Amino acid sequence: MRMVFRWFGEGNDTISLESIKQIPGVEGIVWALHDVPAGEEWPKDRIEQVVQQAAQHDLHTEVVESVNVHEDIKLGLPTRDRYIENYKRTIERLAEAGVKVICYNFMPVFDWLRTDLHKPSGDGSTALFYEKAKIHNIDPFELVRLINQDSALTMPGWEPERLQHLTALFEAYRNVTAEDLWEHLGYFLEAVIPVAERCGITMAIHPDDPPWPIFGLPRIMTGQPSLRRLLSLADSPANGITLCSGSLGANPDNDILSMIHEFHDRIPFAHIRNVHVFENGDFIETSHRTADGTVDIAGIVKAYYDNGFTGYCRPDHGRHLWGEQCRPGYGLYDRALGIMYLWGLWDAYAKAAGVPSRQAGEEEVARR
Ligand code: DNO
Ligand code: MN
Repeated sequence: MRMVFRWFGEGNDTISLESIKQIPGVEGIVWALHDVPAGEEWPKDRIEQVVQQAAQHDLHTEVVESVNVHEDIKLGLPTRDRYIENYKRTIERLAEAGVKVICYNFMPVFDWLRTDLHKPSGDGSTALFYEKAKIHNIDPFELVRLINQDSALTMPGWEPERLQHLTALFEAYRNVTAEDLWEHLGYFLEAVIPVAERCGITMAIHPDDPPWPIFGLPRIMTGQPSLRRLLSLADSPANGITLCSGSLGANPDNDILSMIHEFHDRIPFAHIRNVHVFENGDFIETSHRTADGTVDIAGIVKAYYDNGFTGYCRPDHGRHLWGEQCRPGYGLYDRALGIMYLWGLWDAYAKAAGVPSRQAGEEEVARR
């Protein structure tokens, strides 16, 4: 397991590379050029800049999250080919810079969605929260009207430039079914997977978060059958999965351990985090500790351990602790605690298997 930590870039993250370097066992950053709009090529000099910044702190840049997919590709519009060409160029450039894994998602319009960014957890900390009824009862066009009326009413994870085009986007998706979306994903993969394969990059799709349709928009990457279908769309090692335990875990029917056993050699990147799902379908993000949520984190780490997982892993989101002012879900403290919990489990499983901890650590260092 190769531990990495998401960093949003100089001037765009409250956390410094110096701080990241001090978290035990973190070998690299998970990064992106967040200001480059979806569909544009990533400039070579900007890529090199991040690689150099990280290298100065002895951190690698082998995992990118995300190279976002332009809506025209998801919609299957004729203009998609231009954006797909740009995507291919970006893959090639990232490969030249030493990148090994590109995480992406295929969610229409919105990325992850929550209804409260700072929900009190009961112990003085706050966390990301999703109230099912609030999303399910709202008409998307009504939502756009409300947002336009009151600019303070925005939802987490919504990019401002997308919000401006929200009405048009909802219109564009009106007749796009889940099957259409599968077809558009297939078209995209057919074009980019050979390029990725040739340059030694693995594309790793992130599941939908939450893993069900919202606002009448289809969502297709929701569980084990859909991940199986994704792998069948392009039968290549370059077509992989970012297995996110928190996203998939929001649906208690998802058996994440079974997914790890089935797909482990197609998971180049693991997101490991916990959520607590309530009876009514609401969920709150919790500490990584198994007892604190409804996702079996100890079982997940064991499943990775037992399958000899050598991919990258990140703690994904964390709560907001000790008064930290940070990007919602992306503070330093809880993610660092999460990493230590994940390492604790990993080392304990290694110990139980008779691998001396020192040797486990040395193998880790040797891989860097
Ligand atoms: C949620 C997060 C997501 C993720 C993107 C990947 O679990 O990991 O924000 O970064 O959806 O494209
Ligand atoms: Mn995730």
